[in-house]
Amino acid sequence: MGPYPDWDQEPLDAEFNMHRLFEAADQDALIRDHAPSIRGIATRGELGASRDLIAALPALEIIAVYGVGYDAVDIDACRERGIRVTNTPDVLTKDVADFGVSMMLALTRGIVGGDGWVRNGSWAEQGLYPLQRRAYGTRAGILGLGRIGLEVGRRLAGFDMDIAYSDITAKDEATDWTFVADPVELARRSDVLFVTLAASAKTRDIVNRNVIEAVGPDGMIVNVSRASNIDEEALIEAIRAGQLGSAALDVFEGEPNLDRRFLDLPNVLLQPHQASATVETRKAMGKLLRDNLTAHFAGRDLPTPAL
Ligand code: 8YV
Repeated sequence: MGPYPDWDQEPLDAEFNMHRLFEAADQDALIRDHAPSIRGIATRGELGASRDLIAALPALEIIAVYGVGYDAVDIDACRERGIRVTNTPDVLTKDVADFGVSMMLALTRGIVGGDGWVRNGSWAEQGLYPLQRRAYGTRAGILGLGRIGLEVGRRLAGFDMDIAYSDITAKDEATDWTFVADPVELARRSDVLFVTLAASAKTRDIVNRNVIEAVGPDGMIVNVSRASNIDEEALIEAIRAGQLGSAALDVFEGEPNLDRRFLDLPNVLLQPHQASATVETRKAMGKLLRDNLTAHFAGRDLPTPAL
């Protein structure tokens, strides 16, 4: 469905008869011509597989996702046909957590703006860079305490932050942190709200206008999950109106063609969906994707089934 690094594409080509949809001039023709023989889809988190694509492939048995989030795969369509779905959990958790915390630090301390201040000569011409805010010791809220949320919290504990979280239930692993069931309540007590929950139809816009306004004019939202978890329109409006202080975002509706209004907002840190994008993690994700496909076609148990 999309490109992989050579270190994944080469072993995939060696083991399977791969058709590259993303390189086809006429994608519909490629699907039509090969539909009867296509037994697997290798996709990426943001690309998934639609109901239409699944319906066009009568021999489809498995969809392997290069990513932990499989919200872009039509799970109902897979269930109806007994199609297996795999993802790549665990191997990316710590890199994603590092990235979320890095975004928080970068935005709080003005690191990107400071770099520009040095490069464009402002330091010498205008003097010192404006004072920024402190990160350590502030209050963090983690919305979704799964694998990634837990690692974010562990890192924030190192910055002496007061940590609270929301999830369906309180978690045993988080006894030192405060459980707050209601996302609005969590937002109200947070200087920084981390959005780390797995996206699904049920979580769409869970960070709604009320949550955003509860984070408030001095608060920050950090999103390393999926854009669908936040009401993006409300987010842009709140930042423009000064009702939300700032936001650090790695994911966008319609990415990579994000809403251009983001580009004019100085208090937003924009990243190109790269929280898991380290060589080490991407190699591990690629291996896990291949291991799942190999196991399936060898009739073995799937290493990391999502469905
Ligand atoms: C990847 C992701 O960037 O794991 C996920 O859910 O979104 C990211 O790790 C993506 O899946 C790569 O295509």
